[in-house]
Amino acid sequence: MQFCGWQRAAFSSILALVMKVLLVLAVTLASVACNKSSEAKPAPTKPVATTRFEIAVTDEGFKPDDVKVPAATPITLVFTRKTDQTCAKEVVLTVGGKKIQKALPLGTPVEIAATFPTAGKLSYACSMDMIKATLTVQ
Ligand SMILES: [Cu+2]
Repeated sequence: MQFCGWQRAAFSSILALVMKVLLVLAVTLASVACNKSSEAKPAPTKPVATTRFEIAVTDEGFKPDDVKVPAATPITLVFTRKTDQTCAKEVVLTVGGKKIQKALPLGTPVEIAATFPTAGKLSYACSMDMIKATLTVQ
């Protein structure tokens, strides 16, 4: 079938109109769908807050020098070095057979996330193993 000039022009302008309507419809539907799904979505979940145990490094060593922590529970140890009169500028502890060594910049809280699998006493120290303290896992 052969179109003459005006038929072709009319056909293509109708086609363009139909495409525009479809596009508008699609965009409208899409935005409605998006609004619906964002309403239905639950609020973004925050990372699980773990119990924090604050340990200071003073010129007397780790304070408190024994901290009771729960077994098999994710916790966060927060070390804050409060003095330069100490050699404990790093802390070394072993959690589940894995050695963790962290630098302790003066006045900066350093977080160590840990889960202690079994109950018991666990000692940790500065990197020279001179200043020692314990965790009681229970
Ligand atoms: Cu030391």
